[in-house]
Amino acid sequence: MADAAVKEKPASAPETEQELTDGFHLIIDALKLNGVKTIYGVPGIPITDFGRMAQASGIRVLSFRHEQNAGYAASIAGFLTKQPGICLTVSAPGFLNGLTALAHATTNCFPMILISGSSEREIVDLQQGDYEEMDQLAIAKPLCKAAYRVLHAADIGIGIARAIRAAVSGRPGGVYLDLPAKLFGQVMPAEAGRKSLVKVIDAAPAQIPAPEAVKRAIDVLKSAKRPLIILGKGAAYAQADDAIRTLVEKTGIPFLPMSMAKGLLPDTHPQCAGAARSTVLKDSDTVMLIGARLNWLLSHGKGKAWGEAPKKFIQVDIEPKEMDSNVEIAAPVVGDIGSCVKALIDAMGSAPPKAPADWTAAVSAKREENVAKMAPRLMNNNVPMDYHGALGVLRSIVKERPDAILVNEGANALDLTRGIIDMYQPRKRIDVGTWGVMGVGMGYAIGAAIETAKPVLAIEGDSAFGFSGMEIETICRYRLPVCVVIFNNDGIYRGTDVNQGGGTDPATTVFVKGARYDKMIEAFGGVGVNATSPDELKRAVNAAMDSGKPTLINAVIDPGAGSESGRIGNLNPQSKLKKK
Ligand code: ADP
Ligand code: TZD
Ligand code: MG
Repeated sequence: MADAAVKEKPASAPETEQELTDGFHLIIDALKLNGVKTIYGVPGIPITDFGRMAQASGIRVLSFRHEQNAGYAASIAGFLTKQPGICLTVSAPGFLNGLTALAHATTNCFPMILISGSSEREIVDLQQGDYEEMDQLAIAKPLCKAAYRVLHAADIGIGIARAIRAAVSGRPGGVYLDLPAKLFGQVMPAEAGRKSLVKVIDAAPAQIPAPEAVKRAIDVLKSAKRPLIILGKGAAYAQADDAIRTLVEKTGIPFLPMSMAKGLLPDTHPQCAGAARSTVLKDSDTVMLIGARLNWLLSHGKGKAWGEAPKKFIQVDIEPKEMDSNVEIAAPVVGDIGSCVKALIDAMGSAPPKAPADWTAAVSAKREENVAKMAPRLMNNNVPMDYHGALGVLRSIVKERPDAILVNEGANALDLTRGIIDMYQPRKRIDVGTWGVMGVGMGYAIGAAIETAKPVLAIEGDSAFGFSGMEIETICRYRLPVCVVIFNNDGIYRGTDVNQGGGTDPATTVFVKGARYDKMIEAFGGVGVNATSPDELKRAVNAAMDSGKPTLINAVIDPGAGSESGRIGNLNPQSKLKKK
């Protein structure tokens, strides 16, 4: 590091006996002081040397092929570790490429910091046409939780401290940190520089719920005849796994995991109502939300999906503004989930509210019925494969390898995987999240492999994969234990659409028929397999998971098997005019 410091000093630096430091080194020192071990990014002006020096200093710096994927990796690092994931981009276009991931982190309540180099303030503000000119701070602001710019080397310590605290405290989210090119080379005395650094103490302080709020929630639960607990990805994020299990098991209340909360308690747990989702939403009379919002994914807490009977909601969340966002919350419990769940358990003492037996029996019966209905479909050995045949084997593989991370995106490829593959451990399923965004796949796979050192299985629609497919080179370059299975049905939702205009262009939702995605990874030294039957798929995935070698499996799926938009076709607007 000292060698690099000498090299980076501007030629005009005054000759002096005093030891000096500069922006490059202060940023690295500030990040390391605060425990940052990994940076995800794409190099270029003005951050190329910064990346080199960070790598030299022992920080792991992973270079991607597109900033969006680096950003998604950083965002999921935040979800998995409760530490802000760091994404590093160049100015204007690189910054914009990273911005989607920053907004995604904010929307999903994942802590992340997008650090971007930027051009000369004086030129940008006069709009004189600098290299990669853009007022990045102004553009980032509405898309993240907080946005800061550092202009003086002496403020780097405080700037990074603010960014970290803003990302992880309260409701976690994305933070933008703007570092103009000039800052990196700014020199200051090393001793003053050291003193300017800030180690963030207790970055996400516990937020204890009020005892009255806890008592109110318990009273509501006590009066419930058909209670339900919904666990969201906030509950998974909180890493309060034992407390949540205790609460669920003490009360005997059926629980419904949202997608990324699957595995917080095993999907095979006797109280899991995942396979009886529509029944419990309709028939429950009291719902306790823990780290889940009543947004579109829960039909806003009202309407057909929730049935006719009046419902009372208890909501446990760190964000007070979330209460009453869509429906009245009878018992808001505001605080961090670890503290709230502990307070609930303590206040229940030896007389916890118990779910009535007729209700739990009804939920279990419905669940058994639905599981039994599904079972034979999962055992089919059809060629070409349908989703169920393919997912039947992947389901067994995940059961045998419960510590593997499952990445999942697509439409049918998402919805059917979520419904069919049981999860057994917390924070093992990561997917499209609150936006239902395509493109998280390879970024998530890389971030998860790096942060957890566990094998990763990515189940991807062929369209979904395309959004981040080039990162298979990154996966091969860093030799990550990632197995990508592409459910290749020749297109978006289905590969059977025809151009209704009758021209020679293909329909808007179809891709090249019979594409061989497996060949792509061979270009980078990875293992490619074309799998046409459930048996072939099973063999290929097991081999990949055993070897840990980067693998891409083209799973050939019947192009007619999927449905429009998977399970959310109802969200498509309909034309009232007759189709021509
Ligand atoms: P899902 O999509 O799984 O339903 P959401 O993303 O809608 O979950 O909801 C997550 C909720 O969890 C957010 O409202 C967020 O404020 C909350 N949250 C995140 N972390 C914590 C925490 N540590 N303590 C309490 N609430 C949290
Ligand atoms: N762009 C982005 C960034 N996110 C999106 N969600 C979409 C476009 C629209 N979209 C979906 O909602 S799912 C999907 C798109 C393009 C792809 C579905 O096709 P697939 O999955 O091949 O991934 P299936 O198995 O064919 O349904
Ligand atoms: Mg497809």
